[in-house]
Amino acid sequence: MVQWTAEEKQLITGLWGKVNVAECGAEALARLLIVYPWTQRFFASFGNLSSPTAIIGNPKVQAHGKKVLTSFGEAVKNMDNIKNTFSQLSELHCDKLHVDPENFRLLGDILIIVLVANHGKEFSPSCQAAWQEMVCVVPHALAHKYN
Ligand code: HEG
Repeated sequence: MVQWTAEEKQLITGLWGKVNVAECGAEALARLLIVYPWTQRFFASFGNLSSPTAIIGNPKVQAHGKKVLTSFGEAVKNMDNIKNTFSQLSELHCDKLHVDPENFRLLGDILIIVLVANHGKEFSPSCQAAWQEMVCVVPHALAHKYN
């Protein structure tokens, strides 16, 4: 378990307060599906994913991206208890959705890129360092129930 310093907590929650969750969530999921096209197989029910333009404009991708990043926000609100916070979601992704946990890490890397793109000025190197840890801890918690 990570012991966050007061400064790291401040850096993470400070940036999070400025993030537009709907926009950044939609962008992060769209980028995941475009950059790592094999991730599209989990979203066969989402309709047209045939091109980057289709993916970016797909309302189901947008809505699900918002849902995922909103859920990510639960980690920000529960930084000292991330594993428990995600235990049910870990079971869901493992038992029902069969998502390979490697994909959580890929989404974390993409999220960093989206944060740089949208919040470059506020996303100082120390802020990135804290977030980089966050996008490691969340996938770890989501993968916890896998066996
Ligand atoms: Mg997952 C559903 C969170 C990564 C594939 N994901 C969900 C739901 C949440 C969530 C909150 C809705 C659960 C419910 O309906 O009860 N997902 C979540 C987080 C992260 C993540 C926090 C990573 C940080 N998900 C992720 C990745 C994939 C994936 C990387 C696949 C590449 N999620 C997935 C699928 C569903 C969810 C296929 C069901 C979508 C649906 O059919 O509605």
